[in-house]
Amino acid sequence: MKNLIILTAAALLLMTPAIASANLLTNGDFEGSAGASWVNWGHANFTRDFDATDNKHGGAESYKVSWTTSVPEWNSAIALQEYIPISGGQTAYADLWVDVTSALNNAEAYLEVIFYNGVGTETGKQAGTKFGSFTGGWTQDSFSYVAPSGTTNAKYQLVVLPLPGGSASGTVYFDDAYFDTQAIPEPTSLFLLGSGLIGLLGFAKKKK
Ligand SMILES: [Ca+2]
Ligand SMILES: [Ca+2]
Repeated sequence: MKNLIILTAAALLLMTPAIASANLLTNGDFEGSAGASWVNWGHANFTRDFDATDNKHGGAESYKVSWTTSVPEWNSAIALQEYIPISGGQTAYADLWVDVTSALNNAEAYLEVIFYNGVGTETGKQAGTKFGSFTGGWTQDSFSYVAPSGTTNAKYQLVVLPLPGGSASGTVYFDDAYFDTQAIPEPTSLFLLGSGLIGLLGFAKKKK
């Protein structure tokens, strides 16, 4: 039994680097109450549902944006934002799941992270894939970006941007938004860690 405890402790210590990776977004899974922690702005023609249950990637809820009527002028984007402290030189890992279920006519949806210094001047930015047509189901989009020198915080935002020249319509879902200074843990490495732990437990049992 003593061996088992020691081996379990050792295995947990080995797992620590994976556990240390944490989502810095407060409500990235949208399971919280409507809009909690996110700042949202944009044209009233967009219908925003922070508690969509009809289509989600994880959990019970997602964030849904849809619009069908005469559209806002091209520059009236809708965006949902969270601000996160991050220092220059740190690598930002951004991840998001997107499902375009009704093609975004004349519009695009994407993840964008904008970096700022202490006085609010932009130091850099990085956008993910620009989604416009059907994704054919939930699609993962991720990127990493080294925060430029002087950066003190980042704005993680989900953007739906109507393009110039005509009316736009569509429906898009977002879920499992992620931002951290460490990469999102790979399911395979978690699996290997899990199997390693089970193996160690089996070994300890055998020894007894
Ligand atoms: Ca969710
Ligand atoms: Ca919600």
